[in-house]
Amino acid sequence: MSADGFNQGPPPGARADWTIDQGWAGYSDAEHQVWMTLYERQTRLLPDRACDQFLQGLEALDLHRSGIPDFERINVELLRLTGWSVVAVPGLVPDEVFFDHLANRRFPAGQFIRKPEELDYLQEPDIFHDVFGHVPMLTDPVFADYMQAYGRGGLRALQRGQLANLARLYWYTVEFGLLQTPQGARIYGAGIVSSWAESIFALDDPSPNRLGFDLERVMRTPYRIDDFQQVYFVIPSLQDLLDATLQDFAAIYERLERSGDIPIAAILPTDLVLTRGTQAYAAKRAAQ
Ligand code: HBI
Ligand code: FE
Repeated sequence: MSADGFNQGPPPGARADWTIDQGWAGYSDAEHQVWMTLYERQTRLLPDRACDQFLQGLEALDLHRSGIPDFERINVELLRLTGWSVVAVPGLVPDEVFFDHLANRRFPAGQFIRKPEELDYLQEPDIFHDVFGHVPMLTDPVFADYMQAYGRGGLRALQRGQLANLARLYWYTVEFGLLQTPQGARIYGAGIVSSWAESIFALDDPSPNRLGFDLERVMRTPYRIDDFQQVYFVIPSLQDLLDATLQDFAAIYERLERSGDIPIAAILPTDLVLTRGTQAYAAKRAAQ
């Protein structure tokens, strides 16, 4: 399914806002088993890696019960905690539709689950990435407000034609963000917590840079969708992340038009350097 056309309506069977019924009763035993396999593998790895807010969210929503979670059940608790809910979509949805859901505290989650032979990599976000990866953080009131602020900002960025820069903010926070804690860096990004290999790489590998989060700096940094990240940005707290979105983005976009992009693995004199990465992994992959 393509998500690039604004003139393109929802696929047959989907509502005008692209949502569909989850159809929980229709999942096969094999599909529930894929969830259980992925769930067990990640939850073994994540203590001392994922941040407390994520781990507590996972507990609060009881995401392992009966295999693939039933949205109706988890929404009761999620609505009570932060006023968010999960809605099912067929796959990627157009940007405008995606942001409109976020702005209204609804998280669009893929209804389908990956095949047993593609446990480690898939192109479109499935229910494991979307629900296991994203939804636990939505139980945190501060992160919940950040996601809504992002949705509202996304709608404004679309009108201004500035989405490319804002998408980098989503990527380096919601998908691949790290959080500084007294015990060291912890994961809160959904793209990391839903991936076995990147949950190790993002924290332990000497290859990537780990830099202090700076909103404008992040919005100038390209990212890769095909492999582990070459740079991770570490926020001091979720409140700092939310506060950063209170800046005047119009002024930021104006400055970005002049300042230009920063090479993906560059370290600037103004960066707060937590890890000066070797970039050995990226170099090896580039040579293959
Ligand atoms: N659709 N289902 C779904 N999930 C996403 O994460 C998503 C999307 N459509 C667009 C989109 N993301 C991007 O606009 C953001 O990642 C910036
Ligand atoms: Fe995601």
